[in-house]
Amino acid sequence: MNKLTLKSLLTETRKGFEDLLYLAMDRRIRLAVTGLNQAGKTVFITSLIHQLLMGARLGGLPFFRVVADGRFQGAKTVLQSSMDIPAFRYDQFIESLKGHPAQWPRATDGLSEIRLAIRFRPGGLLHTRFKSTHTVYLDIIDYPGEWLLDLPLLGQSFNDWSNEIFALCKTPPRETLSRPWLTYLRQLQPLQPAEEGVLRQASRLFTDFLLACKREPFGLNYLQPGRFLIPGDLKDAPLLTFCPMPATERLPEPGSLAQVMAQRFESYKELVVWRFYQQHFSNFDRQIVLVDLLKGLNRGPDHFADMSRSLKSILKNFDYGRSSLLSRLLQPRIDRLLFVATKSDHVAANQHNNLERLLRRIVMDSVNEAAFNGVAVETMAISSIVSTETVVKEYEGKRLSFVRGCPKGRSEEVLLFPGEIPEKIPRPEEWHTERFNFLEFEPGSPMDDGDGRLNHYRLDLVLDFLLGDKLA
Ligand SMILES: Nc1nc2c(ncn2[C@@H]2O[C@H](COP(=O)(O)OP(=O)(O)OP(=O)(O)O)[C@@H](O)[C@H]2O)c(=O)[nH]1
Ligand SMILES: [Mg+2]
Repeated sequence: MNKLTLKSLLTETRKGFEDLLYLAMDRRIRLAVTGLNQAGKTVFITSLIHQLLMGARLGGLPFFRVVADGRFQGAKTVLQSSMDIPAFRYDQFIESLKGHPAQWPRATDGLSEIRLAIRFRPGGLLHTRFKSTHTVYLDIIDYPGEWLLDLPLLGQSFNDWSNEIFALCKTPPRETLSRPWLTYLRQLQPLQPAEEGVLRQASRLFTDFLLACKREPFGLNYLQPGRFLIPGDLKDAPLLTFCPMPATERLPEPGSLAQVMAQRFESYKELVVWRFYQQHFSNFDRQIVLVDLLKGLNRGPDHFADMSRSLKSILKNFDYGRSSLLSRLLQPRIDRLLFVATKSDHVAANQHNNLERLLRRIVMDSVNEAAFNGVAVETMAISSIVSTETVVKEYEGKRLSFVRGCPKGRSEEVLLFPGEIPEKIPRPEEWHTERFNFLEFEPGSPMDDGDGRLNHYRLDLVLDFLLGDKLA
């Protein structure tokens, strides 16, 4: 072997070794996307993928550092890794968003997943040492926020949970909506032997109550157990056939109504909640929670309070710095958690700061940030797909910010003044009728400046917070 070949062989070997070292670092990121019903999960994931596939190339992600540094080489969708999770149908969703006329994707339920390969050149020190390109595999998982609301059940006994539900049923609108179920429950003898017909009727009335809470005009979110609302293939299974029961004076005998209800609650925890935790939640690296605050404001104080309760409950799942039983049980490896207020394009651009501040107040004020052991928590106001334009105009001697867009169900654009977002949670006396009436819009058309990129607000900052360190 001549001197030159030996030298190049050694260089290659060293480079290969260094590359291996680099590759041994985290190459796979599992990014979980969640949010309550209709919060904007499908649109968010579709737009995020669209921006990565083409937006980066067209200058659409200026604050995503790997792009700004010129180290981003491209992204593409590849075969997903999980065999048993339905595919996230990016192809269908982007087609409807780019159609003529453009349409929002259909509602989805359950879990879905998609995998992207992102190619980039390492920056900083690594950049000078490694000339080669590296690939990170990004798995994006879409799952209903309602499942996240079930996780706290793992730390509750049947009695704790029942008491919590009965206490909630003392406040409107649950007080009225729970009446048929509670009236039926009062006629039952918890210590009597359980009959399947009674179990079924009690749980049916309880499920009807949960569904009535979820439906318009209430649209409540803090509803457990989550699978009672989205049962999927568990419909009519015994582990979805129970309901809260009043505590009994003596310990219920095996086979009694109270004991069977409690047993089914425990089975639900083990076979539904714990399984979701083990199979999915404990494997997530990063989590984003989408929140439709505007809908929350439109629906009034009861709904807003319920939404805030849900968000705080979601946050507790990550607060494993505290030494409760639940926190010892749940040690997710998630180290970055982002809450975003979605659909910020429904209001004028000068309101986005307030939208973000309001969200921050809800999720941050209730917790001592120091209690978050190693989890970086952040809040932002974003729009996955911008469907309106902010127009500043003189009106009765004042300069006001209007939005121009095509309201949902209409075919022509209008100019309207959506009003202001409060910076703080409004006090009870500030919720006068019609104070908030934010409209929804038909999807915006692709930007004219390139080959059909969809416009967004702050998805680049979202990407930088969630992935930036892995692409450094
Ligand atoms: N203007 C605007 N509207 C949005 C945006 N994202 C979502 N929407 C609206 O919100 C609706 C729901 O969005 P989805 O992404 O389907 O919400 P989801 O959370 O996936 O809903 P489910 O899966 O049914 O729970 C859409 O049909 C749009 O009307 C956005 O960035 N801008
Ligand atoms: Mg969806």
